[in-house]
Order: sequence, then C-alpha cells, then structure tokens
Amino acid sequence: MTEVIEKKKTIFSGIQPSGILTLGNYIGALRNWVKLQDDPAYNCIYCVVDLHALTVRQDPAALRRRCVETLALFMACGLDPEKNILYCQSHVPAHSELGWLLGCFTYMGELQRMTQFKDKASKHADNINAGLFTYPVLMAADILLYGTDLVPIGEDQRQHLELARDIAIRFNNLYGNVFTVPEAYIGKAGRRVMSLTEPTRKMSKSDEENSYIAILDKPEDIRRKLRRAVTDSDGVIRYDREGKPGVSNLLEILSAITGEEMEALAARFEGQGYGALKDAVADAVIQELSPVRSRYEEFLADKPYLEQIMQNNAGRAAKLALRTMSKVHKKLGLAPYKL
Ligand code: AQP
Repeated sequence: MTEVIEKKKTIFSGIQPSGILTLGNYIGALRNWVKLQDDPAYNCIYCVVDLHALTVRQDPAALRRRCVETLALFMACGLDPEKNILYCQSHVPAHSELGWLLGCFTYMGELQRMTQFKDKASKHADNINAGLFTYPVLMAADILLYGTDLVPIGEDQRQHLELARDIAIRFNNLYGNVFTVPEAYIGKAGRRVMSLTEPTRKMSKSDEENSYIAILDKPEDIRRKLRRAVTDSDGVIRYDREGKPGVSNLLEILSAITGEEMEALAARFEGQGYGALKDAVADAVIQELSPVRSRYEEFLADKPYLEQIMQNNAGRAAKLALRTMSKVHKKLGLAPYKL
C-alpha cells in the first residue's frame, strides 16, 4: 500500500505594534496561534507588522521599542521561535514589493468598501493617507507571499481576508496558479472582543485606556477597568449581543477564557447582579494573563536574544518569500536579473 504524504499547510498572521496589545488581540489572535503551533499539519509564520502601523503617525523611538516588545509578548504568550517563524515585517522587503505589484490588481471600488478604512479615516480625519487606503493590499501581500493556506484572525479582519482571496483568484486567472487562495481561521469564542466603554465597537489598542484591557495590565487595573465596564440598567445577566452589548461582551470574554458555554454561564449567574459577573470575568482574565506578564518580563530582560531571533527568523522568512517573488516576476514579465 502506498503511503500518502500530505504537504504541511502554511499559516500566516500578524499584529501591528501600534500600541500595547489587548485582550482582543489575545483572544482573537494570539491564543489561537499558540494552539496551532503544536499541530504537525502546519508551518506557522507570525509577523510583527510594523509597516502597517505606519498608516497612523507613530513616534519613531516608541515604534522601534514596541517591535521588540511585541516579539517578547508573542513569546510570553507561548509562541516558540523554533517551532514558528517570528519576525518583523519591515525586515523582509518582499512584503512591500509584492504590495506594490498587487496594488496593480486591486480596484479602487474594492478598497472604498473596506469598513476598517472608513472607521480609521473617521478616527484620524487629519491624516487620511494613501497607506491607510491601501492597507488591505499590503495585508494581501503578507499572506500571499508565503503560499498561506490559513490565516488565524479575529472577525474584524474577515473583509480584508476576502479581498486577499479575490486578488489571488484574479491574479491566478490571468497568470496561472501562482498564489494559494487562503482561508480565514476564526476561533469559536471571542471572535470580536468589544470595547469596555463603548461595547458596540471592537476593543482596540489605540483607543482610550479604559476601553481596553492590555495583556500586560496589572491585576488591579484589570479589575478596575472591568468594574467600570459599561453594561445596561435592566440588571439581568443574559446573552443578547444587539440588546445588551455590554453584558454580552463580558459573557463572551468569560466564555472565551474558561471554555464554558453561554447557557451554562447564564445558569451560573441567574439571579445575580452585574458586580458578580464583572468579578468573575476579572478573576478569569487575571488568572489567564498573570503568567504571560511574568514571562514577558523575563524575555524582555534579554534584548540581544530577542534581536537575534528577529534577525534569524527574518532570514528564514526572506528565503521563502524569494521563491514566490521570482515566480511573480517571471509571470508578470519583469526583466530577469541577478543580485
Ligand atoms: N477586539 C478584537 N477582538 C478579536 N480579535 C481582535 N483583533 C484585534 N482586535 C480584536 C485581532 O488581532 C489581530 C491583530 O490585529 P492588529 O493589531 O494587527 O490590528 P487591528 O485589528 O486593527 O487591532 P487594533 O487593536 O484595533 O489595532 P489599532 O488600534 O492599532 O487599529 C487580528 O487578527 C485581529 O483580528
């Protein structure tokens, strides 16, 4: 009998070093990344997407520092640089190059429909730059560069991923089978963690401090922010995303962390007040994040080690990217050259 050897699938995802990573980043992305790294079916590539962060003005010194800190946080959450490729986007110039090339296969109308662009343009009305507009093209390049099969993301990034798929299909229809058409991988619970102060908006690291829980927040800050979280006035603990967004968000966070089903949680809190729910969420979040915080301090204490990981892993990523880029150059008819 002949044995069928399945090719490993490639997973790619990234996070912007645009602030201190939040519980939304943790539940929606990082936690799923950690789960996937031990699955022998996958090769995983995780990136600190610093070029994306430039779509909003950044302080250069802070950005430089945050890139290393974000890598330390990846590792503190449990990502192993031996099992995954962990690197910084700007260290692999092929991201920008493919971004340009794919921009020539993306329509203005498609980009104008992106809800994140509309949302960020309204938040940063004084700086609606072209990078903010073409952000999804660079994201498509990040993904397509590595022949990615699966992209673990939160629900908020689904529209961008659909566009990456459309671009890949369009390119393949013109030039043959160049790109793998990626699929979204969205975890069951906590696909969209909402702001604590405006629970109809997603939790974002660049919003005001009380609206999010940072992965590195101290226990007392986590409890304080959750105690202040906006709920409603009817006093009943019930899951109803439309009608009771604040309470539903707290229930979702709790369910995402403890794994308890929503019905079980509703039964557990029947007849109790919002204070009890907030305390339970705070206990669960503190317990989940405390070990991450202490591991983070340990990793951050050894900057040369982190920088070396970044350097080595960028080399590994660049090698993979080169394969795609030479195929793309050939297909597009760019004149051959050797460096
Ligand atoms: N609130 C969230 N709920 C679930 N998943 C989330 N993600 C982000 N916020 C939530 C997921 O985290 C990954 C990385 O996101 P990002 O940092 O690259 O960009 P973002 O989605 O724009 O995150 P922020 O925090 O809102 O950044 P800023 O404030 O700088 O714009 C993605 O997989 C995302 O789905």
